[in-house]
Amino acid sequence: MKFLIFILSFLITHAALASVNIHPVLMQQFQNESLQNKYLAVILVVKNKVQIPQRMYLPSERPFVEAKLMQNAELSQQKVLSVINSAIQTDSKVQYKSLWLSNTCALYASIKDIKKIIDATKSELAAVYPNERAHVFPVVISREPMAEPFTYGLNKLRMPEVWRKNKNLVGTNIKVGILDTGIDAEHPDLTGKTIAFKDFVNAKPAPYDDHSHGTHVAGTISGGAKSGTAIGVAPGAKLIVGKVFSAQGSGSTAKILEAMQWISDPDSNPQTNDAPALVSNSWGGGNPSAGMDPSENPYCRAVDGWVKLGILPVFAAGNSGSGAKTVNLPGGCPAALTVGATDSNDQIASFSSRGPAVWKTGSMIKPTVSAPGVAVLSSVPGGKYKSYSGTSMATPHTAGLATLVYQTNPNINVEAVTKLLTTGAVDLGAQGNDNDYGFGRIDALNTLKVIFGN
Ligand SMILES: [Ca+2]
Ligand SMILES: [Ca+2]
Repeated sequence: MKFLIFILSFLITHAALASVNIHPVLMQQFQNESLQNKYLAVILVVKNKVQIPQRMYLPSERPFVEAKLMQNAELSQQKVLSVINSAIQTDSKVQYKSLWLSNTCALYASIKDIKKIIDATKSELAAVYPNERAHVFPVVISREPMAEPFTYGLNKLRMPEVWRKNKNLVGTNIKVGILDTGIDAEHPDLTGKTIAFKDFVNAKPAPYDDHSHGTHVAGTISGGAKSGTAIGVAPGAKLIVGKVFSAQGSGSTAKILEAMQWISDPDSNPQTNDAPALVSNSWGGGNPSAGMDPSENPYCRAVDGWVKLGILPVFAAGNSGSGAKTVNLPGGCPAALTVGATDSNDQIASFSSRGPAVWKTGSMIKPTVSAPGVAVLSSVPGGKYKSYSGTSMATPHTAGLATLVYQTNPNINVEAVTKLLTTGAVDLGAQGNDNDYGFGRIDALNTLKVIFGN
């Protein structure tokens, strides 16, 4: 009898596998007879049913695109949600969260029920992913640098010259999203800048940061100079902060996808265009794989959704260098603007994750650009300052420069902003775009010369 059950469950798994791309980590658990009553969260990646034309949309087109993305999720998840709702009738412990940005559904159920649901909806599903943990990229604390008027990162970007030419180019009122460990919104260098906050970890209403990574990142984007040292590239920017990583710096795929969707429309009303111009992401988990199609990867789907909504996705490459193909996800997603870390001598940091990103659909150069990320001084909770190293620190420099670009033209598409950053970058390492530095280390003065022509 037991043998028969095994054969049956094996057949169900394999029938589903024939059309649905089930992640190998899940496949192992699905085939383990002793785990069938175990409860698990998985990410169902649903096949798209509404085609959204492939082109670069402007931020002003956001309400139209968001309505299309919602319509797509509603139509393509209809059958999946009805099957899940039937499963809830027989097991009240089953839970789900349907998401429109990535057209995915996070499902929590017993493995035997998950397999039944996959089997009953296999014509609707593209892939099934495990609900894994992703992390803010760890940082190394460095020695405190000497007090200078500008951090070395701001000097590398030539911010003093930028501000001598135009002191108002500080990202005034441009909304920047940050998904991280939270923010000390009352830090002297950040006070008054956080305009929206949502806590996906502890559901607290007011901004806080029980780690420090998020406050450090926020300082490099929009910190002022209250300590006597200017730390932020765009001190006039307004911040929309999602706390999705815990005090230990980790978060689940399901929660991250939910937070990526929230930050695309913080007031949950498609008619009000309240999204940030860009989102700074100093986190990741896992790597691209030659066996995976990025259009079926939950993170890459959310990144593609941002691009369609005209939101620039800025991602850290990861700290798993210096080997080739070490770029993390979502930084390894084709549409991400991915950032590697350089030091004060413009050398790529040994820890900085490298390209290429190798997918089933092809291989691409990563990172896109690099930026200062070794011994970067910025804000930490409690009104303090510390120097951290990581691609986590390079990413907010790049987000800060993109914020200045948006100030010069708030209604610009993602491709055009990226082009301005890569054109202005200082080519380093192997000639041209390469898998260590991308197009090179970003330079604000160069990028703004491309815009203003002087
Ligand atoms: Ca809205
Ligand atoms: Ca190069």
